[in-house]
Amino acid sequence: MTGFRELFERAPDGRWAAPGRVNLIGEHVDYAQGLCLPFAIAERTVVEVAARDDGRVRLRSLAEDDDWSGTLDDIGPASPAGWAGYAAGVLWALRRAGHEVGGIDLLVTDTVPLGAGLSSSAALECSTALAVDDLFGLGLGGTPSGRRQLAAACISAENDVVGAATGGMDQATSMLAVAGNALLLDMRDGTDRAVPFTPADAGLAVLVIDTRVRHRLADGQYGKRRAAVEKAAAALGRPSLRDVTLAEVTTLDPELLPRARHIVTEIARVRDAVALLDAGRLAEIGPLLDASHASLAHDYEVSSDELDLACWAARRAGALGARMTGGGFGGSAIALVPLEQTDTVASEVRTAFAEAGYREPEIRAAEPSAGAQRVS
Ligand code: GAF
Repeated sequence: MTGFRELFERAPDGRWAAPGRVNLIGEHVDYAQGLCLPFAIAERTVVEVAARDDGRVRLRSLAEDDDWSGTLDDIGPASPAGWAGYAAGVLWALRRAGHEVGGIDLLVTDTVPLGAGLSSSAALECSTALAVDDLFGLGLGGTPSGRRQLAAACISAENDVVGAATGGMDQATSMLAVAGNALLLDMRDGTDRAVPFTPADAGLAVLVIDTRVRHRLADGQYGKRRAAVEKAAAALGRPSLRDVTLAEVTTLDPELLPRARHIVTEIARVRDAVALLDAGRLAEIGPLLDASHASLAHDYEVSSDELDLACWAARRAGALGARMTGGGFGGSAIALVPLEQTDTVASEVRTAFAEAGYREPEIRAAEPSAGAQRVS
């Protein structure tokens, strides 16, 4: 296999890894200043990186055909296009935030499954950001507040360079996650709290069902939802939908009402889920997961036939609750399943997909894992 030395004719200075994520609950509320409860998964994106002192940037990936070379000054909104924008964008965002960073040679050697709704883009951004932090001595990776700054640069890379108006949950998770915990993210004040989440201790597993229908965030639907939410807040004279009540939601126009209702009810479900987890009642969150999925499917309209079938089949086979996770329109669902039923649930979901004529889904258990780190 082609390695860093063959591609760049030098050795890397190190390797850095950042995880993908599963969102347990709190979907499509990060850009509404809401509450989210994601956790990092074991699947990680790994980058090998060497610093350069001439301002050049060379980006390669073993998972992509195209590569990119340029200078730091070539990076900006929409440049470079494609996967390289996520990595290069981090350099641009850190420079814009006033940090002195140089050029890099970077090779992506491993990646979170691409397009599966498990946040491969944030994993690439965060592994790159941590590498750049280390190599240019920014001193941010060692503290939670520094990591929040790195996450902010990753969000800016995605919003301003790639041009995807995503909300920031994924980058915060990949940078700040703690193994054995979910992360309660308050997207209004930027704070976070680790919430113990060890399903195996409760005799449970979280299965991730990747429908293998590839989603794209930049295709317009995500932006439309975000615009509707902002319009609803403006119509109510509020900075966001964070503290809006259901009674206020009912005064909105019919096209905005269901969108806003999803945001308001989903934030309430996050609070309820956190209360259950804090009380050691993990096995009782199933109905909240089901209600979240129903809201995303009917009020927010970001599910798909494959995601609906995955959740339905998992519940029928014994899951305590199931929901789509991530942006939707394809990607993955999660199911909370008693450990002794994981094989049955997985095989019944596969059968249901085969009967519907869908591609065979990829099904794996998710382990609440640590955030980005240097690996060598
Ligand atoms: C995608 C986005 F990147 C996140 O910011 C978030 O909005 C999520 O969809 C939906 O909760 O992963």
